[in-house]
Amino acid sequence: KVTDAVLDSEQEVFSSMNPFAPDAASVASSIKYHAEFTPLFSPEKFELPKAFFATAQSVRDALIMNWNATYEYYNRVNVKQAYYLSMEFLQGRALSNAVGNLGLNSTYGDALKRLGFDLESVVSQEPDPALGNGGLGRLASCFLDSMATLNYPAWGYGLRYKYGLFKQRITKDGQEEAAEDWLELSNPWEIVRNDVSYPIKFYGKVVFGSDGKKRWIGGEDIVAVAYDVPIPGYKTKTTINLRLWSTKAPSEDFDLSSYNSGKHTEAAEALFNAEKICFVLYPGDESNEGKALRLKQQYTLCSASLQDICQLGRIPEKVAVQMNDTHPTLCIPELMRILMDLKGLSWEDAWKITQRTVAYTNHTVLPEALEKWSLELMEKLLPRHVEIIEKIDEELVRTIVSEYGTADPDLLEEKLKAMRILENVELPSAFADVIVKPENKPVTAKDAQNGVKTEQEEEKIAGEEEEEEVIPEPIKPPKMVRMANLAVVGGHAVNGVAEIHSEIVKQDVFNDFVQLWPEKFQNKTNGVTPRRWIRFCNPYLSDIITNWIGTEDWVLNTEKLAELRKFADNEDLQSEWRAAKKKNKLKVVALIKERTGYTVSPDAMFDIQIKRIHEYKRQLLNILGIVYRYKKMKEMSASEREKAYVPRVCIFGGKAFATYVQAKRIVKFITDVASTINHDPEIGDLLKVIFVPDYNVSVAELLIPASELSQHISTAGMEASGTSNMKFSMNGCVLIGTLDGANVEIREEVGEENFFLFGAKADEIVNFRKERAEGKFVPDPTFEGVKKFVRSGVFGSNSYDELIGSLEGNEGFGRADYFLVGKDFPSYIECQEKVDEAYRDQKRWTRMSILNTAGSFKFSSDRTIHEYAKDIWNIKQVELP
Ligand code: NBG
Repeated sequence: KVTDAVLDSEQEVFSSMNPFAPDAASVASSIKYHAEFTPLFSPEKFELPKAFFATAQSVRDALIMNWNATYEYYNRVNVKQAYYLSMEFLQGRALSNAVGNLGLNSTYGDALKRLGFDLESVVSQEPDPALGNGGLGRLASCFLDSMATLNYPAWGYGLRYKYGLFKQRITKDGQEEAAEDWLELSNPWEIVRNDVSYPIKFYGKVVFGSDGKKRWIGGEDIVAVAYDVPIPGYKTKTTINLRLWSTKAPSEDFDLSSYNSGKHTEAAEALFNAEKICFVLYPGDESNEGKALRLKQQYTLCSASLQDICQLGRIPEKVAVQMNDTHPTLCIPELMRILMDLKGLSWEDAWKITQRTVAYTNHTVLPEALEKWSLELMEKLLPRHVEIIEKIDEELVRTIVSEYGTADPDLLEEKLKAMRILENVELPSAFADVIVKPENKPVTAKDAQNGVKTEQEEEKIAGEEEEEEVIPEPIKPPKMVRMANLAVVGGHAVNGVAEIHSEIVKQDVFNDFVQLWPEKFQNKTNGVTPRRWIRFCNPYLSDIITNWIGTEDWVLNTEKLAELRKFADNEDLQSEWRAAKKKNKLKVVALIKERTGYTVSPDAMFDIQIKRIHEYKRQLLNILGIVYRYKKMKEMSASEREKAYVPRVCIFGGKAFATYVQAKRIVKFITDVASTINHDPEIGDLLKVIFVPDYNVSVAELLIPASELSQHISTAGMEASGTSNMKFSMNGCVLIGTLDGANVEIREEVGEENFFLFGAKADEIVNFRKERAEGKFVPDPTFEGVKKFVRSGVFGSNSYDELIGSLEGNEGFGRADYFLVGKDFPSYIECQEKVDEAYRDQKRWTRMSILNTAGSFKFSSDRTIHEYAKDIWNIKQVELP
């Protein structure tokens, strides 16, 4: 057990290494000081919200000291640093994490007790920062924790969204979105740097300066201001920076005379235009205005960060820039612009430096998610960048032509089509006629003599013959800039995020580039921080692990978790293990009651699927499986039911993107099924369905430790990695899943007998889809029965035509079951039966659970970060003196 003695000795470690290693009394006085002198609340009262702010500010003092020491040292020894650019950081609450990383849990607990509060309630006052959406953002935050913990010189760069994504409410109509005003009471962690701001330009035009160099002038000017968030490492003084940009107009843009003449809105227009850039994450982009806004966001992130990086470090020797997905790809033309237009470098030198500096991580193979921007929009908004992109494209065309030659015009055309950065754009003039196909070849003089006509002549004659027919002007496809191609061309490394995904990236998505530059492509299997995702979110389990392994080192060296394997059948460990799970389940019982009003039994199996709602993640498969279970239950007598089924609480959580209609239908369907089943007196505790509203990091920190089965059931080949699968496995939860993303590696590590596998494999999908589209697929009767049951109106008057229709490819409902729910349904059901069987044997189940934790050690983000540092960034660990 982690006794007070252990905690005290932990604290001793910190007193020797931390300038801020206070006792409870001095912490209490620091909290009191902040409560009194940091003017956020009125002086009369000292209640929980104020206690949270004052506590956070007192912790922040320590972080600022460590932050200053960290960068002072990095600057002094002039180290190479990695800069991680991401549109999202899904940070989660900072207070519990910071206090935990500093090893000051018990000190803060005691201090707050003296002031009449308990740490847990104070911690729960903190709103989750709304700076991310899903796995990509949470990965970025896990990476920051690992970089700081491992003493890697690094920074994060992002945007400071005022309202984040949205707050999800669940009503009888399904999901509703509301603005998430997480900064309403201000953010105690951020430090605004009024002296760190950069001009950002949009629109305008490109001219030649008197020195003959290109200049981008005119247009709209805004300012990006730095807000720093200190990121503490675990058991180290190293505290790194997450710098978030906020946008504002230059102060002279406020038009005082218009304002005084009563035109208030016009007077403030420029201010609003600048500030709205950082209002929300992923603003709706169906309108042109929405698209322009998103592009402005991306450019703001790239331009402000690169201007800052150029101030901070020498490029490229001391700088590595990682682009988290394609959103920061404008880094490439922006760095080129800075190096050429502002620093006077030649194209060749600038290109070498840019390539050496940036690298790109791909996080998805969904074609609709590989970003493209309209060339027309980009030309308006970023005219100088478009010139640079055109030149990069031209150089690429040159490389492709020299690689493949002109002998086989079909091949050349195919390569250009797949690889060019510009899509639907004529070839650069220098290459205008490199593709000369036989049918386009001019007719030889001899042919002409023999009366052979050219194709055009033939067409003309045909046209004259059918004169009446009006041939419509062909609609020209829009000219686009393909950001992923730009990222691959401009970066020195491209990585996928799990082995199977990196293979798909190489074999499929970027195959043409792999043939040209095989050395660029890598795999970096994702990871998650064991601090937040076991040590702090699951103290019960952590204590048990520490006790049985005999040291707490596993938090830093997760390989030690493997030592649990030898105790997997030990009855004492097993019963402690189950008791910890039960305690965590009880917390979730309370959460469910509070958030949904439903009462669930802590003795039922907790079966959880939490992630963004997306068709490829197949929440629909899960809920239809539940419907099947319910249908079967209804066909049985009470005693048959009890015998046949293990009681389950099936929990869902996740947000559907506001404009993703089908995903929102899935949410509505889940909640409809829930309300029917949960109110069915015949079913009782045997089956409950819960949709936890407004899923976020804090909710995940409660649900994951409490889960027993978790679902990772995407159509194979579509989930790049998944990271919650890793967190569940670490917390002793058994997974049911397809051979997709990181599931493949998790199954290898924990052992196939400890993973419930079902479904089609990635390399079978194309064929199955083809079969499906050709109408050759014969659905299983169980699946047909379930659909019929849904349509019969059990879950309300809604017939769910669009949802169920999408599984059948009915007219108007899109591609016939593109995600192969029907195909995988029978094997999913069968697999779920095996789950029930295994769960009935609690010894067997607990063993599986222990072996999941024991086998999860590879999935620490510490491992991932070491790999990035060595293979991509070429940075070294630097311990502060
Ligand atoms: C997501 C993938 C996940 C993956 C995370 C982190 C995007 C674009 N991609 O499978 O869907 O785990 O990235 O790599 O959010």
